[in-house]
Amino acid sequence: MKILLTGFEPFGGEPINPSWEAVKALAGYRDAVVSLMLPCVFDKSLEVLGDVARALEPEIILSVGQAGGRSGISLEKVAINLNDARIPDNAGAQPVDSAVIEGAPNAYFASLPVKRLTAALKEKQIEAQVSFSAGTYVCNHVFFGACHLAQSLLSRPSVGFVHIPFLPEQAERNGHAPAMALAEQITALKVLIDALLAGGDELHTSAGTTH
Ligand code: PCA
Repeated sequence: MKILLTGFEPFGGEPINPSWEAVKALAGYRDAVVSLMLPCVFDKSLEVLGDVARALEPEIILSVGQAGGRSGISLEKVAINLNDARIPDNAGAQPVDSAVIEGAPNAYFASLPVKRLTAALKEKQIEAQVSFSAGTYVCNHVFFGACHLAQSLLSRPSVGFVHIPFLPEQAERNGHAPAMALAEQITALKVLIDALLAGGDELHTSAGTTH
């Protein structure tokens, strides 16, 4: 089993992005995880993801991003075909009301079992919820692009996206937003990987496109 696990470089003036810190720590986990850092840049992030995914042909693509202000782990259910950036990306682009991929469906659902994964986290006393919006910035862009890309890969990977909160030091700088320690974020990703490896049979049962 090959799992492509992605995190993002820092953005928005932050010196650190917990998604990459946690994803980096899982490299080689259970002999399955390949960790990849994506640029926080529209289009370029999908080029990097596409190149690595085509070379690796993973069974699972799980992307992780920072959601400052949210508490707990969010298992994203819906990716939408819309870029609408509140702040410029790391290359200075700020697309508004544009498609992630022209001609693609309006939305995809995660093909990973988000409810089962949320339950697995809660069982370990980690705060978690299903989320129905990954936003309209680079995280949703990557989630949507990964769902679309999955259809052209031979391995037909299941795709999911997880948003994680600020680290405590970031939260302090950002108006005392909710935070989660890096050790707990790493544990959360391990719980998700363990749950996915334990339930390989049902990976493809909840796939779907919305129109
Ligand atoms: N979070 C941003 C993009 C990169 C990241 O870690 C987002 O939620 O769109």
